Amino acid sequence: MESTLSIVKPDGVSKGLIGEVIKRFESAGIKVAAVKMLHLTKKTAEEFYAVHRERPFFDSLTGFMASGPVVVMVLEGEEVIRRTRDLMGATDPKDADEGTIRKDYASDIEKNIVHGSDAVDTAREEIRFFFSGLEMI
Ligand code: FUP
Repeated sequence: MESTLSIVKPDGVSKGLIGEVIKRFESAGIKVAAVKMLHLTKKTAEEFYAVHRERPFFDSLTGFMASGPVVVMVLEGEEVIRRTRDLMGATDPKDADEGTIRKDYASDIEKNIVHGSDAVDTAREEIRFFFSGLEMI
């Protein structure tokens, strides 16, 4: 059993896609182990995306992530990291496969609806960033 962190980003929340994103994960047999809504500060968004600090899109990305509420959740299942990312589609919706969340709903590479951890170690760090053990089933 594996865990991952997913975020419905501000564009996903403002487009009314919280339920749709969770439905896509649950329909694939993925379990929601924790979920909450937050409005990140710019500073918290910068901490979360610290790995991208030197990239040219960092300021815009973190500004966007702090522009409205997000829904953060812990997902569980076999190979849930890969399966979640398959359901999300490529980072840039132009490259995303048909039927993926980003292909169907994302407007561009920044406003791409949803986040999912990319590896076991980053998933562990990202889950700890948002949730205490007490908040997880
Ligand atoms: P992903 O793992 O698909 O979320 O993609 P990355 O970790 O490569 O990028 C993290 C976030 O940075 C993306 F969700 C969107 C943003 N980004 C940009 O805004 N511009 C880029 O050129 C690349 C990524």
